[in-house]
Amino acid sequence: HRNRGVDHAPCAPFPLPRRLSLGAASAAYQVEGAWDSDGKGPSVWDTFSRVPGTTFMGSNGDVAVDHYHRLEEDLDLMKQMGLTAYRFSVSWPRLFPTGRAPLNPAGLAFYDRLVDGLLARGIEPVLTLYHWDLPQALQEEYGGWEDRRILDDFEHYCVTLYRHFADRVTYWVSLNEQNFNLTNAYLLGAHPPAVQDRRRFFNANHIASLANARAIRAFRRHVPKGQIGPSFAYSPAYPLTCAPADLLAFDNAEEFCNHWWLDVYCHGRYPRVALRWLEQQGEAPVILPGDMALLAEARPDFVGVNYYYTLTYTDNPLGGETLHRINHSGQKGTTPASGVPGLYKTAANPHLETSNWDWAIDPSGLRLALRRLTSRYDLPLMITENGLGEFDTLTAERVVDEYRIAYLKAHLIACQQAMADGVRLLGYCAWSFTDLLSWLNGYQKRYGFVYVERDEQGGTLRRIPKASFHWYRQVIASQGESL
Ligand code: BGP
Repeated sequence: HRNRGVDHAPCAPFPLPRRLSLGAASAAYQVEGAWDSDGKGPSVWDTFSRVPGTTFMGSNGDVAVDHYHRLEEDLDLMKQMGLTAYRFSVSWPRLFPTGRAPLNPAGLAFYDRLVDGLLARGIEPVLTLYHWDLPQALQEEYGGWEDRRILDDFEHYCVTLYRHFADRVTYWVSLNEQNFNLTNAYLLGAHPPAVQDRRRFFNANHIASLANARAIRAFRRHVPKGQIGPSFAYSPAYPLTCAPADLLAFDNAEEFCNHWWLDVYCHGRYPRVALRWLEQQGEAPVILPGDMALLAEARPDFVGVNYYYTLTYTDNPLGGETLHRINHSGQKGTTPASGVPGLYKTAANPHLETSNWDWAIDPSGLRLALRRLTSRYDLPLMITENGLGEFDTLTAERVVDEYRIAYLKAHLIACQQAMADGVRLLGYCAWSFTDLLSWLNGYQKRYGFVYVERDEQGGTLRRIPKASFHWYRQVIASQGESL
Protein backbone atom coordinates (compact mmCIF):
# COMPACT_ATOMS: atom_id res chain seq x y z
CA HIS A 1 0.00 0.00 0.00
CA ARG A 2 1.31 3.44 -0.97
CA ASN A 3 -0.51 6.71 -1.26
CA ARG A 4 0.36 8.53 -4.47
CA GLY A 5 -2.83 10.06 -5.84
CA VAL A 6 -2.34 13.46 -4.27
CA ASP A 7 -2.47 16.99 -5.60
CA HIS A 8 0.65 18.79 -4.37
CA ALA A 9 -0.26 22.16 -5.88
CA PRO A 10 1.64 24.86 -3.97
CA CYS A 11 -0.42 26.98 -1.61
CA ALA A 12 0.00 29.51 1.15
CA PRO A 13 1.64 28.46 4.44
CA PHE A 14 -0.83 26.88 6.83
CA PRO A 15 -2.40 29.72 8.80
CA LEU A 16 -2.81 28.18 12.24
CA PRO A 17 -5.97 29.13 14.08
CA ARG A 18 -5.37 31.25 17.13
CA ARG A 19 -6.48 28.95 19.94
CA LEU A 20 -6.49 25.44 18.59
CA SER A 21 -3.98 24.01 16.29
CA LEU A 22 -2.51 20.65 15.46
CA GLY A 23 -3.47 17.89 17.83
CA ALA A 24 -4.30 14.22 18.10
CA ALA A 25 -7.22 12.19 19.40
CA SER A 26 -8.23 9.03 21.26
CA ALA A 27 -11.27 7.52 22.98
CA ALA A 28 -11.58 6.08 26.48
CA TYR A 29 -12.45 2.47 25.61
CA GLN A 30 -9.75 2.31 22.97
CA VAL A 31 -6.84 3.44 25.16
CA GLU A 32 -7.56 3.35 28.88
CA GLY A 33 -7.83 -0.32 29.81
CA ALA A 34 -8.38 -0.68 33.58
CA TRP A 35 -11.84 -1.80 32.61
CA ASP A 36 -12.92 -2.68 36.14
CA SER A 37 -10.37 -0.75 38.22
CA ASP A 38 -11.02 1.79 40.96
CA GLY A 39 -14.78 1.39 40.90
CA LYS A 40 -15.46 1.62 37.15
CA GLY A 41 -18.68 -0.05 36.03
CA PRO A 42 -18.96 -2.11 32.84
CA SER A 43 -19.87 -0.47 29.56
CA VAL A 44 -21.84 -2.08 26.75
CA TRP A 45 -18.50 -2.68 24.99
CA ASP A 46 -17.09 -4.58 27.97
CA THR A 47 -20.04 -6.93 27.67
CA PHE A 48 -20.35 -7.09 23.89
CA SER A 49 -16.66 -7.79 23.23
CA ARG A 50 -16.95 -10.92 25.39
CA VAL A 51 -19.56 -12.42 23.08
CA PRO A 52 -17.71 -14.81 20.75
CA GLY A 53 -17.43 -13.63 17.15
CA THR A 54 -18.17 -9.94 17.74
CA THR A 55 -14.66 -8.43 17.48
CA PHE A 56 -11.48 -9.25 15.55
CA MET A 57 -9.92 -12.31 17.22
CA GLY A 58 -11.95 -11.62 20.35
CA SER A 59 -9.97 -8.44 21.11
CA ASN A 60 -11.29 -6.18 23.85
CA GLY A 61 -10.45 -3.06 25.83
CA ASP A 62 -9.74 -4.77 29.18
CA VAL A 63 -6.16 -3.55 29.03
CA ALA A 64 -6.20 -1.64 25.70
CA VAL A 65 -2.92 0.31 25.71
CA ASP A 66 -3.10 0.79 29.49
CA HIS A 67 -3.28 4.56 29.23
CA TYR A 68 -5.02 4.61 32.62
CA HIS A 69 -1.83 3.42 34.31
CA ARG A 70 0.64 5.06 31.91
CA LEU A 71 -0.87 8.52 31.89
CA GLU A 72 2.29 10.42 32.82
CA GLU A 73 4.38 8.63 30.20
CA ASP A 74 1.79 9.35 27.50
CA LEU A 75 1.47 13.00 28.54
CA ASP A 76 5.25 13.38 28.40
CA LEU A 77 5.25 11.94 24.87
CA MET A 78 2.58 14.47 23.86
CA LYS A 79 4.73 17.25 25.26
CA GLN A 80 7.78 15.87 23.47
CA MET A 81 5.83 15.94 20.23
CA GLY A 82 4.67 19.50 20.86
CA LEU A 83 0.96 18.68 20.54
CA THR A 84 -1.15 21.76 21.07
CA ALA A 85 -4.48 19.94 21.47
CA TYR A 86 -5.47 16.50 22.68
CA ARG A 87 -8.95 15.13 22.17
CA PHE A 88 -9.99 12.38 24.58
CA SER A 89 -13.29 10.99 25.81
CA VAL A 90 -14.61 10.44 29.30
CA SER A 91 -15.92 6.98 30.10
CA TRP A 92 -19.45 7.45 31.45
CA PRO A 93 -19.34 4.21 33.51
CA ARG A 94 -15.97 5.20 35.01
CA LEU A 95 -17.68 8.29 36.39
CA PHE A 96 -21.04 6.71 37.13
CA PRO A 97 -20.65 2.91 37.37
CA THR A 98 -24.41 2.38 37.10
CA GLY A 99 -25.04 5.29 34.75
CA ARG A 100 -26.26 7.74 37.40
CA ALA A 101 -25.44 8.82 40.97
CA PRO A 102 -23.51 7.92 43.04
CA LEU A 103 -20.41 9.33 41.42
CA ASN A 104 -17.19 7.31 41.51
CA PRO A 105 -14.62 9.82 42.85
CA ALA A 106 -11.65 7.76 41.64
CA GLY A 107 -12.99 7.93 38.10
CA LEU A 108 -13.30 11.69 38.22
CA ALA A 109 -9.81 11.92 39.76
CA PHE A 110 -8.34 10.21 36.69
CA TYR A 111 -9.78 12.85 34.37
CA ASP A 112 -8.57 15.57 36.75
CA ARG A 113 -5.05 14.20 36.40
CA LEU A 114 -5.45 14.03 32.63
CA VAL A 115 -6.80 17.57 32.19
CA ASP A 116 -4.33 19.09 34.65
CA GLY A 117 -1.49 17.14 33.05
CA LEU A 118 -2.42 18.50 29.63
CA LEU A 119 -2.74 22.07 30.83
CA ALA A 120 0.57 21.89 32.70
CA ARG A 121 2.19 20.91 29.40
CA GLY A 122 0.50 23.66 27.39
CA ILE A 123 -1.85 21.25 25.59
CA GLU A 124 -5.48 22.29 25.00
CA PRO A 125 -7.90 19.57 26.18
CA VAL A 126 -10.80 18.71 23.86
CA LEU A 127 -13.24 16.68 25.93
CA THR A 128 -15.65 14.23 24.27
CA LEU A 129 -18.64 13.45 26.44
CA TYR A 130 -19.70 10.24 24.73
CA HIS A 131 -17.63 7.93 22.58
CA TRP A 132 -19.89 4.84 22.57
CA ASP A 133 -19.16 3.31 26.00
CA LEU A 134 -22.68 3.44 27.43
CA PRO A 135 -23.03 2.10 30.98
CA GLN A 136 -24.18 -1.52 30.70
CA ALA A 137 -26.57 -0.88 33.61
CA LEU A 138 -28.62 1.57 31.51
CA GLN A 139 -28.72 -0.82 28.57
CA GLU A 140 -30.15 -3.45 30.89
CA GLU A 141 -32.49 -1.17 32.79
CA TYR A 142 -34.29 0.45 29.88
CA GLY A 143 -32.55 -0.40 26.63
CA GLY A 144 -30.12 2.53 26.50
CA TRP A 145 -30.74 4.83 23.54
CA GLU A 146 -34.15 3.30 22.86
CA ASP A 147 -35.77 4.89 25.92
CA ARG A 148 -36.29 8.54 26.72
CA ARG A 149 -35.22 7.95 30.31
CA ILE A 150 -31.68 8.24 28.97
CA LEU A 151 -32.23 11.97 28.39
CA ASP A 152 -32.16 12.81 32.12
CA ASP A 153 -29.32 10.41 32.87
CA PHE A 154 -27.17 11.71 30.04
CA GLU A 155 -27.81 15.33 30.93
CA HIS A 156 -26.95 14.67 34.57
CA TYR A 157 -23.67 13.01 33.54
CA CYS A 158 -22.82 15.93 31.22
CA VAL A 159 -23.67 18.58 33.80
CA THR A 160 -21.43 16.83 36.33
CA LEU A 161 -18.54 17.24 33.90
CA TYR A 162 -19.51 20.81 32.97
CA ARG A 163 -19.54 21.87 36.62
CA HIS A 164 -16.25 20.19 37.33
CA PHE A 165 -14.26 21.20 34.23
CA ALA A 166 -15.86 24.47 33.04
CA ASP A 167 -12.92 26.49 34.29
CA ARG A 168 -10.32 24.28 32.63
CA VAL A 169 -11.82 22.93 29.38
CA THR A 170 -12.97 25.23 26.58
CA TYR A 171 -13.67 22.77 23.74
CA TRP A 172 -16.22 20.00 24.17
CA VAL A 173 -17.56 17.33 21.82
CA SER A 174 -21.05 16.08 22.63
CA LEU A 175 -21.74 12.75 20.85
CA ASN A 176 -19.04 11.08 18.79
CA GLU A 177 -20.27 9.71 15.47
CA GLN A 178 -23.89 9.14 16.44
CA ASN A 179 -24.42 8.25 12.77
CA PHE A 180 -21.74 5.57 12.53
CA ASN A 181 -22.28 4.13 15.99
CA LEU A 182 -26.06 3.77 15.78
CA THR A 183 -25.97 2.54 12.18
CA ASN A 184 -23.70 -0.24 13.37
CA ALA A 185 -25.70 -0.81 16.55
CA TYR A 186 -29.23 -0.94 15.08
CA LEU A 187 -28.90 -1.62 11.35
CA LEU A 188 -25.79 -3.75 10.93
CA GLY A 189 -25.81 -5.53 14.29
CA ALA A 190 -22.09 -4.83 14.53
CA HIS A 191 -21.97 -2.63 17.66
CA PRO A 192 -23.87 -3.27 20.90
CA PRO A 193 -26.77 -3.98 21.30
CA ALA A 194 -26.33 -5.71 17.91
CA VAL A 195 -29.82 -5.14 16.56
CA GLN A 196 -30.95 -5.12 12.92
CA ASP A 197 -34.24 -3.27 12.83
CA ARG A 198 -34.93 -0.09 10.87
CA ARG A 199 -37.75 1.22 13.06
CA ARG A 200 -35.71 0.76 16.23
CA PHE A 201 -32.78 2.42 14.50
CA PHE A 202 -34.65 5.59 13.59
CA ASN A 203 -36.24 5.84 17.03
CA ALA A 204 -33.01 5.28 18.97
CA ASN A 205 -31.31 7.78 16.69
CA HIS A 206 -34.00 10.40 17.33
CA ILE A 207 -33.59 9.95 21.08
CA ALA A 208 -29.81 10.31 20.72
CA SER A 209 -30.36 13.56 18.80
CA LEU A 210 -32.55 14.80 21.66
CA ALA A 211 -29.80 13.83 24.12
CA ASN A 212 -27.30 15.79 22.05
CA ALA A 213 -29.63 18.80 22.12
CA ARG A 214 -30.18 18.53 25.89
CA ALA A 215 -26.40 18.36 26.40
CA ILE A 216 -25.90 21.52 24.33
CA ARG A 217 -28.78 23.36 26.02
CA ALA A 218 -27.34 22.59 29.47
CA PHE A 219 -23.86 23.58 28.28
CA ARG A 220 -25.07 27.14 27.65
CA ARG A 221 -26.01 27.46 31.32
CA HIS A 222 -22.92 25.84 32.80
CA VAL A 223 -20.06 26.62 30.41
CA PRO A 224 -21.02 29.98 28.92
CA LYS A 225 -17.49 30.66 27.70
CA GLY A 226 -16.94 27.23 26.17
CA GLN A 227 -17.65 25.83 22.74
CA ILE A 228 -19.43 22.58 21.99
CA GLY A 229 -20.39 20.53 18.95
CA PRO A 230 -21.02 16.94 17.91
CA SER A 231 -18.44 14.92 15.96
CA PHE A 232 -19.88 13.54 12.77
CA ALA A 233 -18.48 10.68 10.68
CA TYR A 234 -18.63 12.49 7.38
CA SER A 235 -18.06 10.49 4.23
CA PRO A 236 -19.00 12.84 1.41
CA ALA A 237 -20.92 11.09 -1.36
CA TYR A 238 -19.88 10.95 -5.03
CA PRO A 239 -21.97 9.69 -7.94
CA LEU A 240 -20.28 6.83 -9.79
CA THR A 241 -21.11 8.37 -13.19
CA CYS A 242 -23.07 11.31 -14.56
CA ALA A 243 -25.98 9.02 -15.42
CA PRO A 244 -29.10 10.64 -13.88
CA ALA A 245 -29.84 7.46 -11.90
CA ASP A 246 -26.40 7.69 -10.28
CA LEU A 247 -26.97 11.35 -9.44
CA LEU A 248 -30.20 10.43 -7.71
CA ALA A 249 -28.42 7.65 -5.81
CA PHE A 250 -25.75 10.15 -4.74
CA ASP A 251 -28.41 12.62 -3.65
CA ASN A 252 -30.24 9.92 -1.69
CA ALA A 253 -27.01 8.97 0.05
CA GLU A 254 -26.29 12.58 1.06
CA GLU A 255 -29.83 12.93 2.40
CA PHE A 256 -30.02 9.64 4.32
CA CYS A 257 -26.38 9.18 5.37
CA ASN A 258 -25.36 12.77 6.09
CA HIS A 259 -28.08 15.42 6.14
CA TRP A 260 -30.28 13.16 8.24
CA TRP A 261 -27.99 14.02 11.18
CA LEU A 262 -26.34 17.26 10.17
CA ASP A 263 -29.60 19.09 9.37
CA VAL A 264 -30.91 18.09 12.79
CA TYR A 265 -27.77 19.24 14.59
CA CYS A 266 -27.41 22.52 12.74
CA HIS A 267 -30.91 23.45 11.57
CA GLY A 268 -33.09 21.51 14.02
CA ARG A 269 -35.04 19.70 11.30
CA TYR A 270 -35.03 16.48 9.32
CA PRO A 271 -34.49 16.74 5.56
CA ARG A 272 -38.00 16.76 4.08
CA VAL A 273 -37.43 14.33 1.21
CA ALA A 274 -35.86 11.69 3.43
CA LEU A 275 -38.52 12.10 6.10
CA ARG A 276 -41.31 11.70 3.52
CA TRP A 277 -39.74 8.51 2.19
CA LEU A 278 -39.45 7.04 5.69
CA GLU A 279 -43.05 7.99 6.51
CA GLN A 280 -44.16 6.12 3.40
CA GLN A 281 -42.15 3.09 4.53
CA GLY A 282 -43.60 3.29 8.05
CA GLU A 283 -40.07 3.78 9.43
CA ALA A 284 -40.08 7.44 10.48
CA PRO A 285 -39.14 8.10 14.13
CA VAL A 286 -41.77 8.90 16.73
CA ILE A 287 -41.58 12.68 17.15
CA LEU A 288 -43.37 14.03 20.24
CA PRO A 289 -44.58 17.58 20.85
CA GLY A 290 -41.63 19.70 21.92
CA ASP A 291 -38.99 17.53 20.25
CA MET A 292 -38.44 19.73 17.24
CA ALA A 293 -38.36 22.90 19.36
CA LEU A 294 -35.65 21.34 21.53
CA LEU A 295 -33.63 20.32 18.49
CA ALA A 296 -33.93 23.80 17.01
CA GLU A 297 -32.71 25.34 20.27
CA ALA A 298 -29.42 23.47 20.26
CA ARG A 299 -27.38 24.80 17.36
CA PRO A 300 -23.76 23.84 18.10
CA ASP A 301 -20.80 26.23 18.14
CA PHE A 302 -18.92 24.09 15.64
CA VAL A 303 -19.25 20.83 13.76
CA GLY A 304 -16.64 18.20 14.58
CA VAL A 305 -15.62 16.37 11.42
CA ASN A 306 -14.28 12.83 11.49
CA TYR A 307 -13.03 12.31 7.98
CA TYR A 308 -11.43 9.14 6.66
CA TYR A 309 -12.81 8.54 3.13
CA THR A 310 -15.39 9.44 0.54
CA LEU A 311 -18.03 6.95 -0.65
CA THR A 312 -19.17 6.52 -4.23
CA TYR A 313 -22.77 5.61 -5.04
CA THR A 314 -24.73 4.14 -7.87
CA ASP A 315 -28.31 3.21 -8.64
CA ASN A 316 -29.84 0.40 -6.55
CA PRO A 317 -33.30 -0.65 -7.73
CA LEU A 318 -35.88 -2.30 -5.48
CA GLY A 319 -34.81 -5.86 -4.78
CA GLY A 320 -31.16 -4.76 -5.03
CA GLU A 321 -28.23 -4.69 -2.65
CA THR A 322 -28.84 -4.48 1.12
CA LEU A 323 -26.59 -3.16 3.90
CA HIS A 324 -23.39 -5.10 4.57
CA ARG A 325 -20.61 -4.68 7.09
CA ILE A 326 -17.33 -3.09 6.06
CA ASN A 327 -13.96 -4.86 5.97
CA HIS A 328 -12.72 -5.76 9.46
CA SER A 329 -9.89 -8.07 8.47
CA GLY A 330 -7.42 -5.89 6.56
CA GLN A 331 -7.67 -8.24 3.60
CA LYS A 332 -7.76 -5.77 0.74
CA GLY A 333 -10.62 -6.06 -1.72
CA THR A 334 -13.06 -7.91 0.56
CA THR A 335 -15.58 -5.09 1.12
CA PRO A 336 -18.94 -5.94 -0.45
CA ALA A 337 -21.24 -3.39 -2.09
CA SER A 338 -23.75 -2.15 0.47
CA GLY A 339 -26.96 -0.21 0.04
CA VAL A 340 -30.64 0.39 0.60
CA PRO A 341 -32.87 -0.95 -2.19
CA GLY A 342 -34.61 1.87 -4.00
CA LEU A 343 -32.12 4.47 -2.74
CA TYR A 344 -28.43 3.80 -3.34
CA LYS A 345 -25.58 1.31 -3.16
CA THR A 346 -21.85 1.80 -2.84
CA ALA A 347 -19.35 1.17 -5.63
CA ALA A 348 -15.55 1.28 -5.82
CA ASN A 349 -14.24 4.61 -7.09
CA PRO A 350 -11.90 3.84 -10.01
CA HIS A 351 -9.99 7.09 -9.44
CA LEU A 352 -8.93 6.41 -5.87
CA GLU A 353 -6.45 4.11 -4.19
CA THR A 354 -7.54 2.39 -1.01
CA SER A 355 -6.00 1.27 2.27
CA ASN A 356 -5.77 -2.41 3.13
CA TRP A 357 -9.19 -2.04 4.78
CA ASP A 358 -10.59 -0.75 1.45
CA TRP A 359 -11.00 2.83 2.66
CA ALA A 360 -10.61 5.25 -0.27
CA ILE A 361 -7.66 7.61 0.18
CA ASP A 362 -9.01 10.96 -0.94
CA PRO A 363 -7.53 14.22 0.39
CA SER A 364 -9.65 16.23 -2.08
CA GLY A 365 -12.65 14.64 -0.41
CA LEU A 366 -11.65 16.37 2.82
CA ARG A 367 -11.51 19.76 1.11
CA LEU A 368 -14.90 19.02 -0.41
CA ALA A 369 -16.29 17.89 2.96
CA LEU A 370 -15.20 21.09 4.67
CA ARG A 371 -16.59 23.24 1.85
CA ARG A 372 -19.94 21.45 1.72
CA LEU A 373 -20.39 21.74 5.48
CA THR A 374 -19.42 25.41 5.44
CA SER A 375 -21.83 26.28 2.64
CA ARG A 376 -24.76 24.32 4.04
CA TYR A 377 -24.39 25.08 7.75
CA ASP A 378 -22.13 28.14 7.97
CA LEU A 379 -20.49 27.04 11.20
CA PRO A 380 -16.83 26.80 12.21
CA LEU A 381 -15.47 23.27 11.83
CA MET A 382 -13.03 21.21 13.84
CA ILE A 383 -11.41 18.13 12.39
CA THR A 384 -11.81 15.83 15.35
CA GLU A 385 -10.45 12.74 13.56
CA ASN A 386 -8.44 12.04 10.40
CA GLY A 387 -5.83 9.38 9.88
CA LEU A 388 -4.72 6.17 8.23
CA GLY A 389 -5.22 2.73 9.74
CA GLU A 390 -2.56 0.36 8.47
CA PHE A 391 -0.36 -2.60 9.35
CA ASP A 392 2.90 -1.25 10.81
CA THR A 393 6.09 -3.16 11.39
CA LEU A 394 8.60 -2.63 14.15
CA THR A 395 12.08 -3.34 12.85
CA ALA A 396 15.20 -2.61 14.88
CA GLU A 397 13.19 -0.33 17.20
CA ARG A 398 11.88 1.74 14.29
CA VAL A 399 8.54 2.08 12.52
CA VAL A 400 8.97 3.78 9.17
CA ASP A 401 5.37 4.68 8.38
CA GLU A 402 5.97 6.93 5.40
CA TYR A 403 2.56 5.92 4.00
CA ARG A 404 0.94 7.55 7.06
CA ILE A 405 3.06 10.67 6.66
CA ALA A 406 1.97 10.89 2.99
CA TYR A 407 -1.68 10.50 4.02
CA LEU A 408 -1.56 13.13 6.77
CA LYS A 409 0.47 15.55 4.69
CA ALA A 410 -1.98 15.36 1.79
CA HIS A 411 -4.91 15.90 4.14
CA LEU A 412 -3.25 18.87 5.85
CA ILE A 413 -2.71 20.43 2.43
CA ALA A 414 -6.42 19.86 1.76
CA CYS A 415 -7.12 21.77 5.00
CA GLN A 416 -4.96 24.65 3.81
CA GLN A 417 -6.84 24.71 0.53
CA ALA A 418 -10.20 24.59 2.28
CA MET A 419 -9.20 27.47 4.55
CA ALA A 420 -8.14 29.44 1.49
CA ASP A 421 -11.62 28.65 0.11
CA GLY A 422 -13.18 30.30 3.17
CA VAL A 423 -13.68 27.42 5.58
CA ARG A 424 -13.31 28.39 9.24
CA LEU A 425 -11.23 25.63 10.77
CA LEU A 426 -10.74 25.65 14.53
CA GLY A 427 -8.26 22.82 14.63
CA TYR A 428 -7.08 19.47 13.38
CA CYS A 429 -6.87 16.37 15.58
CA ALA A 430 -5.24 13.42 13.87
CA TRP A 431 -6.47 9.96 14.76
CA SER A 432 -4.67 8.80 16.83
CA PHE A 433 -1.93 9.75 19.29
CA THR A 434 -0.80 6.28 20.35
CA ASP A 435 -1.78 3.05 18.67
CA LEU A 436 -5.00 1.84 20.23
CA LEU A 437 -7.75 -0.74 20.00
CA SER A 438 -9.83 -0.48 16.87
CA TRP A 439 -13.40 -1.39 17.90
CA LEU A 440 -13.88 -4.24 15.45
CA ASN A 441 -10.39 -4.55 13.92
CA GLY A 442 -8.34 -5.47 16.96
CA TYR A 443 -4.83 -4.10 17.46
CA GLN A 444 -3.46 -4.86 14.01
CA LYS A 445 -5.10 -1.81 12.41
CA ARG A 446 -2.81 0.93 13.71
CA TYR A 447 -3.27 4.70 13.52
CA GLY A 448 -0.86 6.13 16.09
CA PHE A 449 2.13 8.43 15.96
CA VAL A 450 3.40 6.26 18.80
CA TYR A 451 3.69 2.53 18.29
CA VAL A 452 2.49 0.38 21.18
CA GLU A 453 4.03 -3.03 21.38
CA ARG A 454 1.02 -5.26 21.75
CA ASP A 455 -1.21 -7.44 19.59
CA GLU A 456 -4.50 -9.27 20.10
CA GLN A 457 -2.87 -11.56 22.67
CA GLY A 458 -1.06 -8.85 24.64
CA GLY A 459 2.50 -7.51 24.75
CA THR A 460 4.94 -5.35 26.64
CA LEU A 461 2.93 -2.15 25.99
CA ARG A 462 6.19 -0.30 25.34
CA ARG A 463 5.80 3.03 23.51
CA ILE A 464 8.00 3.69 20.47
CA PRO A 465 7.61 6.94 18.48
CA LYS A 466 7.16 6.22 14.76
CA ALA A 467 8.65 8.20 11.86
CA SER A 468 5.31 10.04 11.66
CA PHE A 469 5.84 11.24 15.27
CA HIS A 470 9.03 13.05 14.30
CA TRP A 471 7.45 14.37 11.11
CA TYR A 472 4.38 15.76 12.94
CA ARG A 473 6.61 17.36 15.60
CA GLN A 474 8.29 19.32 12.79
CA VAL A 475 4.95 20.28 11.28
CA ILE A 476 3.76 21.62 14.61
CA ALA A 477 7.05 23.36 15.41
CA SER A 478 6.99 25.15 12.05
CA GLN A 479 3.34 26.19 12.56
CA GLY A 480 2.39 24.00 9.62
CA GLU A 481 4.77 25.62 7.17
CA SER A 482 7.03 22.59 6.93
CA LEU A 483 4.82 19.81 5.69
C1 BGP B 1 -14.14 6.37 14.05
C2 BGP B 1 -14.21 6.30 15.55
C3 BGP B 1 -12.89 6.09 16.22
C4 BGP B 1 -11.92 5.22 15.45
C5 BGP B 1 -11.92 5.52 13.97
C6 BGP B 1 -11.14 4.53 13.14
O1 BGP B 1 -15.33 5.87 13.53
O2 BGP B 1 -14.78 7.47 16.09
O3 BGP B 1 -13.14 5.66 17.52
O4 BGP B 1 -12.03 3.91 15.78
O5 BGP B 1 -13.19 5.60 13.45
O6 BGP B 1 -11.96 3.46 12.82
P1 BGP B 1 -11.49 1.97 12.87
O7 BGP B 1 -10.91 1.77 14.22
O8 BGP B 1 -12.71 1.15 12.64
O9 BGP B 1 -10.51 1.82 11.78
